Amino acid sequence: MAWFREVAIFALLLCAPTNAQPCTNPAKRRAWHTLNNIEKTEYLDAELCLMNKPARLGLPGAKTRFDELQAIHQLQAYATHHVGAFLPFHRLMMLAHETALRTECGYTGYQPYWQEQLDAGKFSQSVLFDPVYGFGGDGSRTTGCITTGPFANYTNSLGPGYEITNHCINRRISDAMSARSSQANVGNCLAKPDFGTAWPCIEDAPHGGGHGGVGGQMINGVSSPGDPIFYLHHTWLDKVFWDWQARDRANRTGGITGTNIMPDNRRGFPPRPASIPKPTGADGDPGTVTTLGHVLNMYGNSPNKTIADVMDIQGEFLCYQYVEP
Ligand SMILES: *[C@@H]1O[C@H](CO)[C@@H](O)[C@H](O)[C@H]1NC(C)=O
Ligand SMILES: *[C@@H]1O[C@H](CO)[C@@H](O)[C@H](O)[C@H]1NC(C)=O
Ligand SMILES: *[C@@H]1O[C@H](CO)[C@@H](O)[C@H](O)[C@H]1NC(C)=O
Ligand SMILES: [Cu+2]
Repeated sequence: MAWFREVAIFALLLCAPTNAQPCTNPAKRRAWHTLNNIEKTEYLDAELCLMNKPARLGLPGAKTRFDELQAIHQLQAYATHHVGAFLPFHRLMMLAHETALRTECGYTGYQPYWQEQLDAGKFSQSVLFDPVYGFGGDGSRTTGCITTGPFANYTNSLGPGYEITNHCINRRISDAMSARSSQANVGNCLAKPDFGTAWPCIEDAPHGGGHGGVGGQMINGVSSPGDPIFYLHHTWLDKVFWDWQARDRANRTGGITGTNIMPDNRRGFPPRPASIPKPTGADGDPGTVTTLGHVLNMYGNSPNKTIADVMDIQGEFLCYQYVEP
């Protein structure tokens, strides 16, 4: 039965776990500014689809799949902002959103990003806010609600902050605050020598530029994913993070640092109600410093991952690239 043994060995070789899956054909994430109107419409339609899919995770207050991704952000705001996990967590959250659009809503593209430098200081004129091929315009000066665009009638079930209330998507565009998304500020962060200085730099000016420049729901550190433009903003920040990492890839995908818990009462973060447990920061870290073993909690939407899993965007788990605009 020699043939049998040979077949068995061959089968064994085929089935042997190959944990080193090389990323040979990375997905291309493109700038919104470079999408054509058909591509923009496909993305906006897929987002509307997610907003119409019923929730399935049982997270408090979330009515739709779109809300559930917002809930994942709301429930652990204190464990994912002003901490070492800030950039890795939002990287995984962008993937969760992209995956939901593709697998649940038939979207065939990849998560686009908002190249904010192009609009810094003049968000009010950005094509992102186009009423037909964009996210709709500014909030009404009386109600704050957006009144144009595909999301004008969406009812957020979560927010503001930790609240669970029905309300519109609101915005208050500030060109002055949007100036913080400038190329000068991005370049300043890209020049930082290590993660311990690059991450707070990215979280401060470029991150604050997008949130403050759009305003309304977006300026709320807890419930900001209620405005779908959040995903374009954070995918851009992920690009900035990667652009920094790629300057010294081996070193900058191989280590992390930071604190585990955001201090109470940070600007932009409403007080955490008693019903939301204060994160212990014990999500895989042995002490009070963020490590590569830190667990990123996806609340059952998709498997939890560690920070190590998401440090390289062309690694064994992630496989995408950013196309320059
Ligand atoms: C929003 O609702 C109004 C009033 O029902 C309707 O006229 C409008 O077309 C709706 N807009 C969208 C984008 O669905
Ligand atoms: C990255 O470089 C710094 C500075 O040389 C060094 O302290 C650190 O250990 C390096 N980290 C990794 C993962 O190589
Ligand atoms: C995901 O991580 C959280 C926080 O560490 C943990 O409580 C939860 O049980 C994990 N979920 C799964 C499915 O492993
Ligand atoms: Cu966030």
